[in-house]
Amino acid sequence: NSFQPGFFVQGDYVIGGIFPLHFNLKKPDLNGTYRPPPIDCNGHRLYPRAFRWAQTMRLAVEEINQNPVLLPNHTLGYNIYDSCGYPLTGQRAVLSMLNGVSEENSSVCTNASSLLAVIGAAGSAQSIVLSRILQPFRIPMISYASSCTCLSDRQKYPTFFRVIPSDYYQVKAIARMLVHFNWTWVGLLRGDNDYGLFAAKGLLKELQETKVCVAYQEMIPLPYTHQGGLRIMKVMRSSTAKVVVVFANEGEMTTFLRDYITQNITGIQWVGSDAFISVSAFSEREYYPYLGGTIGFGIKKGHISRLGDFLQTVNPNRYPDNVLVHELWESLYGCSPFPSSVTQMPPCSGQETLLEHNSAYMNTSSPRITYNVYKAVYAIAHSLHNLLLCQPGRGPFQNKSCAKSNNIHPWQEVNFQIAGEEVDFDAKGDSVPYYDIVNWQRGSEGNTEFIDVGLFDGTKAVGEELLIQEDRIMWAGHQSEIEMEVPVSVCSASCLPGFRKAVRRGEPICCFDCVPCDSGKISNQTNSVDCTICPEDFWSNNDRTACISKKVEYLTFDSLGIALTVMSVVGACFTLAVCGVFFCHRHTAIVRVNNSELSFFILFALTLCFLCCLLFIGKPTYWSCMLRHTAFSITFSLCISCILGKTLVVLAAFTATRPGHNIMKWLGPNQQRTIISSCTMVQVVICAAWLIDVPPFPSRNTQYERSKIILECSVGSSLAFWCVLGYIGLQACLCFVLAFLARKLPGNFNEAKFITFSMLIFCAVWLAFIPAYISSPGNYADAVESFAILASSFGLLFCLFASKSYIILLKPEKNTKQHLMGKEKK
Ligand code: TCR
Repeated sequence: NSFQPGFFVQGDYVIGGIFPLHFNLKKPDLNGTYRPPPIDCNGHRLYPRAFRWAQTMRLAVEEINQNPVLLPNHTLGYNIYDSCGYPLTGQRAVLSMLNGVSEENSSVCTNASSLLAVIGAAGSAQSIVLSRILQPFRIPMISYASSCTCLSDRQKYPTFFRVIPSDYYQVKAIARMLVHFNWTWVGLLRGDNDYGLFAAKGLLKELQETKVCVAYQEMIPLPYTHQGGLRIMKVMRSSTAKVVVVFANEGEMTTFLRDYITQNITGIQWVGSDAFISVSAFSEREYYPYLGGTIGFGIKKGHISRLGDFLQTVNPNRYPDNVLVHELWESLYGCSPFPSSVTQMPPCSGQETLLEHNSAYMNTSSPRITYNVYKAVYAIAHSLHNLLLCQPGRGPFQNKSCAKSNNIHPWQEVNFQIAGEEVDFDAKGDSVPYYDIVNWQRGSEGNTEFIDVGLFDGTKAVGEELLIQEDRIMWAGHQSEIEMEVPVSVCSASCLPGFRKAVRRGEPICCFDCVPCDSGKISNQTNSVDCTICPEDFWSNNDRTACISKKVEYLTFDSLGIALTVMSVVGACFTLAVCGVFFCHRHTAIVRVNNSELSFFILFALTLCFLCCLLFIGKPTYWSCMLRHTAFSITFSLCISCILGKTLVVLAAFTATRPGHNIMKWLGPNQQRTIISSCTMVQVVICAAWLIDVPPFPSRNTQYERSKIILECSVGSSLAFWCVLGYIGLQACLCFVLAFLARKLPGNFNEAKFITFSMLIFCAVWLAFIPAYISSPGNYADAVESFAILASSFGLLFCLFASKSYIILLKPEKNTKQHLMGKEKK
């Protein structure tokens, strides 16, 4: 009972075949207190798919034996064993094979030395063990499904070859696909074997260079336990990763999915490796709601023209002694062709025909692994053929020798063609990477159809390997339509432009918060890692998505500018009007009494003062900057000098009334003009020095508000600026003191008190100006200065001329010398 049933046919050269004809062994409980029972493959359901592979091997051998060109004078035999999909049982199978024990009939000893090569095994874990056993005997092994990267190690596995590409490429392809669909947060599910281990490791490594993160990595327990499965499903359900990559084979997935379906988890987008993607058993209707939309990579498929017919020749009546055929019938039809007491199944007629719908066995539409088996047999035959035809001196071995005919091992590289397709192996004994992208779509009967939606060609240049027809893909979670949104599987939704990613401490880089950029910085792409600083003279827009040139600001004709303009023009007009009135009434008493020439000077200066204000409005230029302060300070100096002159005249007039003090002689009109002009000249000299040495210049102020450029006039030298103002202040104070002394003096219509008053206002305005000016931002400083100019000008105009104009215009009867004098006599 310890030998597994198989197939054996004698030949000149015998090829071994190892297939997982049964799988899902229940591991015996080995607790060490009793003798461990043998591990038993029997009693488990036959794996019809592997049975098909075994039949394919038989077909290939038969074809080669019938082929007059390939190996013409030799026959091939085969010896097929069951690995039961498990390393330990695989080991037993290969040892039986080496010992030359036929499975058909254990009394027949086959010639072990004629074992040319072994085809197998399916799982990488098995191949690792078997290849190590075969290695000392120099028996090469060609695997049709072991894809573990670990098997590419020529040091460890020098006699191992395969017709399936290494997972090295498959994980690359999967990583490429995850990146392509922007699935940056994925789960990883793998079987507990070398295949799952190395594939998961490879994928993690591959993903390190991408922006994809692995949310969790789970291993389906072996042997499978319900609790273990539920624990994994809990993780799957609670995770935000909607895409799950699977590296597990049919056996592992079947048990897992049984629980998965009862847990009713939906919305998972499966991404499968070839071991999972090609399992026709999952195309059953019941799986569709859970697995529909699965996408993954299948190895290259081929075409074997005679396969369908050949598979149909298997029949219990034809092989009455072969237990495997009985089991096949049991597993396909649920009946036993030769009922015994062991199997409690109804008897079969034996006439059942194998048709397409027995898909687990008969599915020949797109053979992938099946085709690999076929290829592997041919690879052996071709290399054997080459070796046998070898001419001494042109052989592949040392000194170009040939193999000895009694010690032949198909050892060297082989390239050949099957049905027009080139089959070659690279230096590592691997085959060329090529995968189909398979998508599980809803078929007409509610079942699943495996549709090719693209390919991965590892021989193409980097970046061009993946070709996906996205419009043909049907995604998970949608039941019918073809065109749908790609599922989203991210830890954090991507950051819009204007935001930057901020990683969360202790979490993978795919999980992040989006923080808005600071002002002055922008990010113009989604998922920016950093905000970039805007170049000089540029500033961020409100959304922080673009740099826009900074707003240039200066005192312009906006509401403020217009108000200032209007006020200054009105002021100037007023002054001119007063001037006009005075001129028309220049012969009247009030004008004459009050030193008309000085009055006209003052009015002229005031007009200029008002107009000075206009220099502050508009874009600062080289000239307007120079003019601004100087023009206003000189006109003000002039104005106050005149007033000062007037005060002096008042004082002088008073002293003149006393005998012996004829000061008026010293203060005639000429002297007055001299005083005025010299006082003004001082200011002119200061200004000239200022302009010559460090003239004010237009400047761009970006300090005050970083989002704006303020165009202003830099004073050039603040010392000069404050000197100029100080000089005006000095004049005003002097004027104020003198006027204050003269305010009570009798005499002509006494102007002194008006002058006192005007100087008070003037000084108040300019004292208030200083703090306001210093603390005003940018262009408002100019406005403050203009206001100060306007206010003081209006103050002077009003105080000095209002009452006189009033008398001139409205009370002409009072405009007589008598009246003015009389008033004073009172
Ligand atoms: N490599 C797996 C076994 C395997 C397989 C399959 C088994 C692959 N593809 C298809 C059955 C059907 C890929 C391994 O273990 O290396």
